[in-house]
Amino acid sequence: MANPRLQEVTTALVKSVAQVLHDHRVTEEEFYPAVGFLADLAQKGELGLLTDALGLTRVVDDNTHQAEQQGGTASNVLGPYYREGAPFIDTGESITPDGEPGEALVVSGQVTGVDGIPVPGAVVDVWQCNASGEYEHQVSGKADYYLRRRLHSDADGRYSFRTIKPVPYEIPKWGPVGSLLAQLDWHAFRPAHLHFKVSREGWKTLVTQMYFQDDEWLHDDRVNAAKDDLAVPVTKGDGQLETTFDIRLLQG
Ligand code: MBD
Ligand code: FE
Repeated sequence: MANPRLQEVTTALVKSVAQVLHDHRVTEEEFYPAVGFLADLAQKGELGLLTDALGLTRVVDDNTHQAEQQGGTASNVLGPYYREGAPFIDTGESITPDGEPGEALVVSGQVTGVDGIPVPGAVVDVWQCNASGEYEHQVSGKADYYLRRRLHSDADGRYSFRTIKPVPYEIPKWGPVGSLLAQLDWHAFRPAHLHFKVSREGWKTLVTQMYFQDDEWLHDDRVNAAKDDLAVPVTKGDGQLETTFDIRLLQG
């Protein structure tokens, strides 16, 4: 059975690619290795990383969610490293193991609707890289769900957790995507960020990221995902850094 939407998008895609191949006189010596590159990429599980690194996922995020236009917190791309089922902590607890290297940071905020009414019992699912820019699967010898935790917003919709400040992050360099970026001489940096997935029955699930206002890569993100609206200031508290990240959900 014909699929009109697939026909529409595929026709446009093929037309664009054919135009590029024609205009740039791409030869067999160039085209076959490029197809081989895509096969290698798929085999090594980096297709999602490529679409992120080319800024394509960001376009699809924009097409899918426009929460900020309705007063909600802006969405942001999920990224390749989400894992379901992270352990729960109580509010105020740490999402890191004891003695985790890095600058201590407390992240607090309130989950509300666009009109400010608190959303209690929301699940706040958080994941990040460590102070060396590594996610869980890039390090060995760490406990399962390293730097991944969930917590519930309290009766006032508030949540708070301790962590270490993530650092600007380079997407993996040793695989096919890294090899492509090196040959293009494109940097691999993302601004420092924490990933959030916030869900509550009766509300639209929000996938987003929190950034830091003073980050040197905020406006030069390899993935082109960072948004000023999602960048928070950090203040120096008593022996730790502190920041506030409020989350406004849309009803749904
Ligand atoms: C990441 O850590 C990330 O958040 C995204 C969007 C893409 C690649 C690596
Ligand atoms: Fe990330």
